Amino acid sequence: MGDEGKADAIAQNIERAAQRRPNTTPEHETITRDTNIIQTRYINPLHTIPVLDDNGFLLGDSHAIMIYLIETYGNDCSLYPDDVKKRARINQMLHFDSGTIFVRQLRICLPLFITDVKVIPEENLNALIEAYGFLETFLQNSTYIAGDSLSIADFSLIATVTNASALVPLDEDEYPRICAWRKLLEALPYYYINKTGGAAFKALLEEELSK
Ligand SMILES: N[C@@H](CCC(=O)N[C@@H](CS)C(=O)NCC(=O)O)C(=O)O
Repeated sequence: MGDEGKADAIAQNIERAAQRRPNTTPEHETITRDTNIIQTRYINPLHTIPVLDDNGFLLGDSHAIMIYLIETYGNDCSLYPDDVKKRARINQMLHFDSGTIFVRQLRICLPLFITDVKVIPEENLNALIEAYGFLETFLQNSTYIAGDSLSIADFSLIATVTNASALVPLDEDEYPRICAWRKLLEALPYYYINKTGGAAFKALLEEELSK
């Protein structure tokens, strides 16, 4: 299977993992964060999606899942190559997603979803804008986020950036590199997966903000 085929298979696997949501993290649990539901705690104590079930091997966290899928089924796939330095760069960006930009967008949207407070604190918006700045700088030296070819770091970050831009739109003049990178990803044949998720997130957000 070529890299594109592998990427497609991985994307489909991630989609399948996300579709498990009704069985693993029902919506009411997500909203109320009901920690008493034993089954969900067993599947993923954090109550978050996605969760991968690979023949009984349960794994949470999208970053860990993508690495697992490639290491199990990818065989030196260019999305996460064996080369140590290339991997290190991809890992750096996966951690940037998890530890910086995703957290900053979560800090804005979680209170909107789980509390009655519908006002977004200025400092939280500024923290996300600062993260956009970091991303723009990272993209100064490469076409994709972790080098000159597509990697799983692009998959992680495009999902976060799509949702974040529903909170703070991306201005093309201010963030030309992020917008050019986003266009590259939008052209991928399996981009519809992110598009669907992004649209669902935006609709949920608008619903919350209209309450
Ligand atoms: N670092 C985790 C974050 C997972 C996460 O926070 N997922 C959100 C949806 S994007 C979720 O399930 N939230 C439910 C909750 O926090 O209760 C990952 O990459 O999988």
